[in-house]
Amino acid sequence: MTARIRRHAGAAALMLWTGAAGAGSVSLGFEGYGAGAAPTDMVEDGFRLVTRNLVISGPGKSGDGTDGPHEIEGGMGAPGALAILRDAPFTFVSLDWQAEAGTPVIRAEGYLGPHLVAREQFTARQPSYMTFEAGALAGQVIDRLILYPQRDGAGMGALDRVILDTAPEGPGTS
Ligand SMILES: [Ca+2]
Repeated sequence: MTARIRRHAGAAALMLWTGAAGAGSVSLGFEGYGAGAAPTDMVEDGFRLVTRNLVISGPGKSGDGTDGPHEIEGGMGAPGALAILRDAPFTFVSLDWQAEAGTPVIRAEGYLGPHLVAREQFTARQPSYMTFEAGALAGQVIDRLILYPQRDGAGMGALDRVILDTAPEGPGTS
């Protein structure tokens, strides 16, 4: 009996510790601004989101996203871009990207100050959301992530649930 109680206490402590370690993680869901042309400057979970020719789509048009009912995608006629930034460095963990037509690509570029740290791209091949891990950007300390969701004759996709985490403490990041 005593041993069992100790095991439970240990498990609870481990869960608390894990929760504390993950406290910096956020998921951007593009909720709160409504469907239609995306505002050029948005705020979510402490991040500034600067958009160029993007559209927020609601469940009436293309189904629910993976983090709340809305998702974000390129607008018609010109390339779209989403810059996610804040003063405190962070890391890019994953994003959810689905094909609405063709096999759309979303390109990702991570910057720290003026320097391109790494870039990656992800190709959706299903009409349901696929979760893509950060790849070349995994664990990289950045302060700006720029995403370019494709929308043209070759493919069109929708983006939701962009997961970001606090950068690990290290020299120069305090
Ligand atoms: Ca959403």
